[in-house]
Amino acid sequence: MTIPTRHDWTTEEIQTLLELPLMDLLWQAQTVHREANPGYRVQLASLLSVKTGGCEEDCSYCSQSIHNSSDVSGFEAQMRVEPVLERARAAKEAGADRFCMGWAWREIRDGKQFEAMLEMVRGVKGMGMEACVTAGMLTDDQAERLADAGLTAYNHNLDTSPEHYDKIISTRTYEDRLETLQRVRKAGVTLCSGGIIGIGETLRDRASMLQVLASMNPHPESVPVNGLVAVEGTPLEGQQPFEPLELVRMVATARILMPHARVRLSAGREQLSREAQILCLQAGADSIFYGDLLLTTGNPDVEADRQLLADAGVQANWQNNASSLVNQAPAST
Ligand code: SAM
Ligand code: DTB
Ligand code: SF4
Repeated sequence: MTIPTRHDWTTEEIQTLLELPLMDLLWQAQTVHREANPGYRVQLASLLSVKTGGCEEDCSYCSQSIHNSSDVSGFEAQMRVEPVLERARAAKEAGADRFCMGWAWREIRDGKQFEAMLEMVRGVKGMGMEACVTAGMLTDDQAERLADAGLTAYNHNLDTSPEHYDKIISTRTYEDRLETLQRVRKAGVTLCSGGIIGIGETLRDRASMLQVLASMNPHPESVPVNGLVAVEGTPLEGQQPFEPLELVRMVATARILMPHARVRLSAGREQLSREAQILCLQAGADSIFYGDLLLTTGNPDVEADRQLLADAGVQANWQNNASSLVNQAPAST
């Protein structure tokens, strides 16, 4: 069977998938995933916040917005090139094959800091890893310069549906977001774009966001699925925790809609049991963030993740170059 790639999914069809009995949804997702990724290979991506806090946007989930009162004073506000590359080297040694760098900016500005960003991208690529940047809006020229530096992917999430968007962010529009993605695509850099669950959205909103992603042609190469990390000091701090099986449903549906995208099980893993994470891998997630920190919040530690992957019997992409995962014994006896 060859999996058909469609760009004409309707929101109704997608909502129907999200609402399927879980076993039926998992069966469909697995059928697609087994064909698209027969080895169940999982990419390990490490994240680093290069520029932390002080962002002018008012994203209501984010610890780094000046509109919120979260404490990010423990982080270095702006890292320099060499320490960033040292962290990239360490991530590679630990087994990551993608290094993602974040800047808490509304948009990229030209100047010293942008030149440093380009140097970081060249450095990460020079180590043989994929390089990803997330830094807000950008111009065509900046996108081209990032492409010339060798950038693999630019992360810019839709976060939620067009309908729910203005309840979450008021300082930029959905249209701004889509335009940035088009600029990135035009420059020949791959797209990393996804969203968050647990931010007060309805099932319809989830379907609607997935519809926007699935109607892109080509599909984004990478689709992060985040569960809200309710950070103190943000308007969403008191939000009801997301239901783990809802995250499984999002992953499974994203896999069915975008068979060849990397579906990234992103923020929120600390709130998931090992079993729920394994269900996500089974449902079609083929990447995790690897390393003890996301940007400003925690992530499962490296040893726990190695054990998780070994217990799930999935292979990390880099496995051919490293031995530690291959030799890891299952946790249970
Ligand atoms: N400033 C850039 C931007 O917004 O595109 C890049 C950094 S931003 C932190 C990257 C993405 O992380 C957001 O779009 C959002 O989807 C996700 N994110 C941020 N804070 C989160 C949280 N508390 N819980 C879950 N996901 C979060
Ligand atoms: C994405 O979708 N999730 C990552 C990455 N892209 C940049 C970021 C998650 C951030 C979680 C909250 C924090 O650590 O501050
Ligand atoms: Fe946070 Fe990015 Fe929004 Fe700034 S633009 S507040 S860094 S999510």
